[in-house]
Parts: sequence; structure tokens; C-alpha cells
Amino acid sequence: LTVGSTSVNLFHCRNMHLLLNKTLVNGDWISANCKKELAVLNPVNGNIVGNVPDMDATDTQFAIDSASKAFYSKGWYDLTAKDRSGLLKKWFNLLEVNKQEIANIMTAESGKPINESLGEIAYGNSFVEWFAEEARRIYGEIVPSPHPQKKIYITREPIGVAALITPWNFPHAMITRKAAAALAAGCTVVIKPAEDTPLTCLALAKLASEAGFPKGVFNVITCSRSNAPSVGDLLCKSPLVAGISFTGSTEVGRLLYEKCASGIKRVGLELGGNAPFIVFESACMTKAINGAMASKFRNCGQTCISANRFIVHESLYDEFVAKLTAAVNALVIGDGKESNVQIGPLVNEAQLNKVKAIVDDGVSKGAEVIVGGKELPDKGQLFYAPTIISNIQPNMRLYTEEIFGPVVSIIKFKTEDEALKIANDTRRGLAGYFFSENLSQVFRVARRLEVGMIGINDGAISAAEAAFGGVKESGIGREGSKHGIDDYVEMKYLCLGSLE
Ligand code: TXE
Repeated sequence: LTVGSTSVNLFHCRNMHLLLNKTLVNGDWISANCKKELAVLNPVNGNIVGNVPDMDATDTQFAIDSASKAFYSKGWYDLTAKDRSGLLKKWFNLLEVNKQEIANIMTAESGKPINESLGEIAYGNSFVEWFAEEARRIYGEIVPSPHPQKKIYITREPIGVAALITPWNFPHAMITRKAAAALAAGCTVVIKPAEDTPLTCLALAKLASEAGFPKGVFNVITCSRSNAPSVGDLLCKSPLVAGISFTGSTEVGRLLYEKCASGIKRVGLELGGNAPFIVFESACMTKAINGAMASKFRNCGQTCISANRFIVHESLYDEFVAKLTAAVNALVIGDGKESNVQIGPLVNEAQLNKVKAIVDDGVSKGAEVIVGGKELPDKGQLFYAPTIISNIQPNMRLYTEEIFGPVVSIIKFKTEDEALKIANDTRRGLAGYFFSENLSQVFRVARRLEVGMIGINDGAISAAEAAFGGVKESGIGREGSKHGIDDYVEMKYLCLGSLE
């Protein structure tokens, strides 16, 4: 079945075999039961990039049933770890070969500059490669027993069906970071990508099926924002789903966590942040400016680990502001399909409105715009100027909320204690950054910052090898690294008595 027609508005692509208008459930490419479709828009100009099924709870139930059946099927349950590793390696190779086409789709549906899309794909693929290797290292334990007649074994087994709900800001990497870990562990997956960016997810699904994952192991539910609550509700409440992994807003994360409580379901949450970025007196200014630009303006500031509050020592303040202003003024803004563009549009109107409202709130309470602070309608429909704002106060949304846009909020400090108090004055605790050439200060501050990840003299911190996740209201659990498997395996204790 085909859903509607796809109006292709892409570029550089002669052969778009990955731009799909159907979704993968139970090994088949299908349309929605309700025959409704969701138009995916290019944020630069509002043109339709493609149409996908707008699936509902009935479709979701079918996907859950398929994933559950596939979990126990011979073709999957009986595979060895080496076989699962081999499938992941094939998927990785196909993702590498097709990276330009995936990047084109991603840029068209998210507005992300094409070089950043390619960068995200390299990052996203690295999780598939990493977990292909980790699949073969999911070891159990043999524990010294206190009883001569009994032996103690601990095995680590896949939890079952894993539901993965992902956001639009990293349409590829947020999926591979979860799905590759789940598949490596031996789980089957039901993925619900964000309504803004389902096309990248479908491209990944197509390549997973080409890699040979058995029918029902890899399922995708594409749906509109209005269907997301009923789809999410079912994923959380179905007894056939063993665990949920969610990346998105703290508000939705909290809701899903509550829904999972009644079934005592495993939950992994990677939620929003409010990252401090501290520039201490001993900082190297070049590193601090490069770090600020990398951390703040990647994906137009729509990154959960993006620096949110810049806390700068009074002795460096003027120089930092002047150099950052020069760097911001040099940014190339435009349609991300052009290879020189560094800043694209915000992903949708809701995000643009959020950025505007947060800046307006600050300005009404006395914040001062140094550069930017306005929309750029001549660039396209959802563009907001890279912005620097000073005189930030704790009662402003610029201080308390994750802005998720290209806005630098600067606060001046005098002492290390004062900087740390400001940095930790938030219920969020995902990433933090600080710049210092003083080694004792490096270890002191790293210990006291209440976050899950820290960039020290560095503004770009992600790696498949490292444990990604937050503290406080920024989440539960870690993704990537050897710990990324933990959300998808359950320990089982075997007590083996005498066999005679
Ligand atoms: O997130 P949502 P939004 C933060 C960031 C941003 C804000 C809002 O501050 O400005 O959240 O963004 C699905 N049941 N982050 O509105 O709503 C939704 O369809 C089940 C940080 O886009 O959390 C999408 O797939 N699913 C973040 C996903 O949740 C539901 C990345 C994320 O959407 C649902 C994105 C429901 N009831 C935003 N409601 C990060 N941590 O990187 C929504 N969804």
C-alpha cells in the first residue's frame, strides 16, 4: 500500500531510494490503518519533503505484537551474539555507504546544515559500530558460592521489546544510540521518531531491513503530534513492552515515567539540560571562544548539551564578549543545503515561538541584547538571528530554562564559589563546560558541578565510547559506552544445586 504522493524537494540526489512514504512494521512496508498521512515540511520554506503514515494506537498495537512475536522467533531469539554483531556491522556498512542520501533527507526535514548532517551521521553510525562490538561482550558472572553444593551464576538477558521515542534535533543519532544498543542486547524494537523528522528514521529502517534483521525485529511508528500521546500511552502501558527509552523534553519524560510506573516498566530518560559554561580567570581565551561557538551554535542551539548560561569571570568579560560577538557576526546563515551555511532555521514554529518568548521575557526584565535578538524573515520562515544577551538575572527564563536556540546568555562572576552556585542553581544536570588552565581548579570544579557530563577546555564532548546522560531532572541511565547496554538487559541469577 502506498500513502499519498511524495513531493520530492531535495537536492544533489539522483537516486533517492531512501526517501520513503511507508513505514516498516512486521517486515512489511505499510501505510496507516486509518489511511491518514503526515506531511513532513522543510523548515526553510515550508515545502513538503515527503508524506508518511500518521499511525494511531491500532497500528502501534500491531507493531508491539509483531516485535513481541519476533523476540521469541527462532530467527532472532536463537541468534548468537556473534550473529547479532554481524547484522549490526552490515547495517553500519550500509549506513556509511548511503550517508550522503541520508544527510540530504535530514537537512531537508530538519533544516540542519548539510555538513552538520554528515557529522551527525558519522556520530550516529559510530554507535552502530560500537554496539556491534559490544554485542559480543555481554558477559555473565560466576560468583564464588558460600555453599559447597550450590553454584551461583548470573546471566544477562535481553529485556524483550524496547520502545524507543526520539526527538527531531538528532534524527539519526538519537535512534542509532538507542536501537543499536537494544539490538545488540537481543531486544526487538518499536521506534517512534519525532513528527518533524520521520523520514531519516525510515531511511535507517530501510537499511536495517536490507542488512537482514528478521521480520518484526525493527518496527517504526510514524505519527503526528496529535497521535503521539495515544501512541506513547500504549507503549508505556502495554505489558508486551519491557522498557521505554525516551529522549526529549523533561515534561514529556516525566509524563512517560509516570505512565510506566503502574507496570513497573524499565525507563531510560535523556531529557533537557540547562548547561553552564564557565570561563575562569586562567582560561585560554581562544579555547573558550572556540568551545563556546561549538557548544552553542551546533544545530542552531537545538542540542540538549548546548551551553545555556555563560558564566564569565569579570577580568575576562569584556574580551570574551568582544571576541564572541566577532565570531557570531561571521556566522553564515541560510538554507542548510548550501555547504558553507553554519546556521539554519529553527525546526518548527513552536521552537521559534519559544526562543522569541524567552528572549522577550529577559528583555522585559532588563536583559541587554548585544547582537541579534530578532527573527530574520529575509532568510526564510523560521530563522532567528544568532544572539548575545547580557545582564541576565535569576528571575529570567533565559536563566531558568533551556532556550534551545542560537542565544548566548552571559553572566559576570567574581569568585569560584559564586560561579559554581550559579552553575548548579537549576533542577537540570545534563552537561556542563568550564575553561581553566589551573589543574587543582579543574579537579575541584569537576567534582562540584552537578551534571552528568563535563567538557573541560572543550565544547564538543560526544563520543560513542563515552557514557551519555544526566543527573537531577535531566534523566535516568546512560547511553553509549559499555553502560549503554544496561537499559536493555536484565540480570538473572541461577542457583545450581547438586546434579547428582
Ligand atoms: O519535545 P517533546 P519538543 C526540549 C527542548 C525543546 C523542548 C520541546 O527544550 O525546546 O524540549 O521540544 C514525543 N507521548 N528537548 O516539543 O514534546 C514527540 O512526538 C509519547 C530536548 O519537540 O518532548 C517526539 O517524538 N511521545 C531534547 C518526542 O516526544 C510524545 C530534544 C520529543 O518531543 C508525547 C527535544 C507523548 N505524550 C526537545 N508528547 C533533548 N533531550 O535532546 C510528545 N512526544
